Amino acid sequence: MNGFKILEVKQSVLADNNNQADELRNLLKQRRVFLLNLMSSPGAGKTTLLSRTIEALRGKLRLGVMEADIDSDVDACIIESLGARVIQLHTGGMCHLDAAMTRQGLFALGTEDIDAAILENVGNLVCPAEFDTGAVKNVMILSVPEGDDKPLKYPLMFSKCEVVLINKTDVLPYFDFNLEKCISNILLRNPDTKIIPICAKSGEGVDQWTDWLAGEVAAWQER
Ligand SMILES: Nc1nc2c(ncn2[C@@H]2O[C@H](COP(=O)(O)OP(=O)(O)OP(=O)(O)O)[C@@H](O)[C@H]2O)c(=O)[nH]1
Ligand SMILES: [Mg+2]
Repeated sequence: MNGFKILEVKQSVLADNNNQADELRNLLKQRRVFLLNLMSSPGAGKTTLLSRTIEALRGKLRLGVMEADIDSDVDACIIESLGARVIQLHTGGMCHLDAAMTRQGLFALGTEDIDAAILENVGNLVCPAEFDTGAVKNVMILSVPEGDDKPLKYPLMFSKCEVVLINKTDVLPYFDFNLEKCISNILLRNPDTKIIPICAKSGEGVDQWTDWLAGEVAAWQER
């Protein structure tokens, strides 16, 4: 028998993070502010969808956006040009946001005068799925060029998200992407997933997404 301890540090880090995430959700509840965590691989279309979402919900929902990236302010500039409240978060090399970082971002963004904050997480299908940010709902985008097998290869991400948006449907004719197969692969991970095929570029299907979001924000504020 060995005389030394084995400490599962990853588990304790995740447990601490889960507690902080629950605290943040309680705070958001008190303030009647909804928080959405939007995830995807790099370039799947998060900022393009957010731009469409801001335009579609203008005058209906007061939105704030947190853009998380390793570096740059490209995405925050795009969101600011649409007149929405935005903050750019630099993770300095980290591939995900945790609850403490999200809380810091939210406080800097300011939760007064907004109904919902949307966190555009760092583009990555692995690490962001492991860390509860304190969001009320997790949503992801899978884009057609990435392939219909991604729910099989990145199961955790798909199992954590209530909504999967299948983006870039305009390029379906150019890729060996089987939409039916992709949908059944997603449902294998989580049979309750709401799946919405969209084209963020043209706006096709986006109204189904914004209807879902507006409904969820209203339900959270009424609770
Ligand atoms: N053809 C097509 N291109 C799209 C669509 N949505 C987004 N794009 C393009 O995909 C590229 C990446 O889009 P972004 O919205 O920046 O993606 P992102 O997920 O925010 O990227 P990161 O923040 O870098 O992770 C851009 O060139 C978009 O114009 C779509 O529906 N169809
Ligand atoms: Mg982006």
